[in-house]
Amino acid sequence: MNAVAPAITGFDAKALRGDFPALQQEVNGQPLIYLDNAATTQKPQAVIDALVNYYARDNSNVHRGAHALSDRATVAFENARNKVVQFINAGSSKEVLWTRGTTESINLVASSYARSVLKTGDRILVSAMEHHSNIVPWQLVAEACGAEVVPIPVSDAGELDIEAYKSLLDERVKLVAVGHVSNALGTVNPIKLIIDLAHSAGAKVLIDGAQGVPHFDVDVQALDCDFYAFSGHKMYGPTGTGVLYGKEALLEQMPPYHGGGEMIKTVSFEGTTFNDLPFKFEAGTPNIGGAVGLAAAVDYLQGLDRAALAAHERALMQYAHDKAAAFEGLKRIGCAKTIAGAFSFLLEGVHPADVGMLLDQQGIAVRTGDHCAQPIMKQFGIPGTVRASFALYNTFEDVDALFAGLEKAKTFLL
Ligand code: 7TS
Repeated sequence: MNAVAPAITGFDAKALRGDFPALQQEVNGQPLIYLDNAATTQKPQAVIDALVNYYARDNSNVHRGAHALSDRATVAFENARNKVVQFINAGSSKEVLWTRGTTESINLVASSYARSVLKTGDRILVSAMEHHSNIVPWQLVAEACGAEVVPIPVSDAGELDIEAYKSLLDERVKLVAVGHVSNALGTVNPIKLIIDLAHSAGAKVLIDGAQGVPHFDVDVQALDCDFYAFSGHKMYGPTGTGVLYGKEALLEQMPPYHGGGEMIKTVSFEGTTFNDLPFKFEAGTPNIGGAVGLAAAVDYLQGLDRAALAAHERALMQYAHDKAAAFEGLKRIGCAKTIAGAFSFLLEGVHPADVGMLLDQQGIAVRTGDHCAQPIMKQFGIPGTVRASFALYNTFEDVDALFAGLEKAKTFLL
């Protein structure tokens, strides 16, 4: 039976494509079908304009100049922070730190929080499906502290094993670090349950929200997570921007991460005192233009009906899965009950890189490889997958094009 695209989703993805200049091009003589959104999304004109306007009019350094441009840059930078505070419902601007992205946000928590609390024999739990950036920073700090990074098992369907997680949660566990959504499998983890269970065992929790924020409304206070990390560039904002949310009481207690200008109150050779939150963690000149661009991305997202957007993305995913079920030789990798963003698969007998190349020749951009998630690939006994990942501007026609492209690829490869 052929999969049929739902006629109406209440969300006009086709119209929104017009907001994204990069989508209006041909690649290899074909209209670009961009399905690599988990790696990075395209940027709407509103974000590009915000960057151009900032650099054309307001560019200056923040928090230090006694002149008009510096005042404007400072106001724009701090307004951008406040926009993020409201976007994730943080308690105040003290709890929102600018970083270069999820990777840096996690490294900050590992180097500052974990390094200062972990003792020999302590444990950090991470799920077996994590991105390397939610594994390696913990390994580095664990090695330095004599602590241990322990994986939470993941089932063959790609779901976190909650019973195994419960049994791992003993007094040795000081920190749990889990992705909101897996970039390799698309699994949406039950993070509220994970957080509550960790707290009842006395552990703190970091959520890697790199693939969560682009798809879901996130309320850090309702979640009660201790830390939430995400990247601007995966949610229609500029590269080199990111956020670490942390509970104020924890951030207060944590030592600085980087030393330099801006993060100090006074410096002397007798002893240096540190700035208040959030500046204690923001040494050096920040990515001011990037923060302004990220605020424009938040505005853009908040200008949409996010419930309708989520329903649209769910319908796209369902449509892709229905088509996949009818496609001979296609094996889905990751079959969790709740999936968002990433649709990972293999074509029987074909290396994923070859599929990616043949799709690219047809103007279809996907990602192939291990998706920086080697442990889960090893568990599944595969070198990697082909991954199509969806964003707000993707349409049912894009999914049709993907499957038509795969049919063509098959004729070349098999
Ligand atoms: N965590 C997850 C779940 C991710 O998907 C990524 C990037 C990161 C952390 C790191 O984010 P960064 O912005 O600091 O690089 N994921 C991918 C991907 O799936 N393809 O390219 C990058």
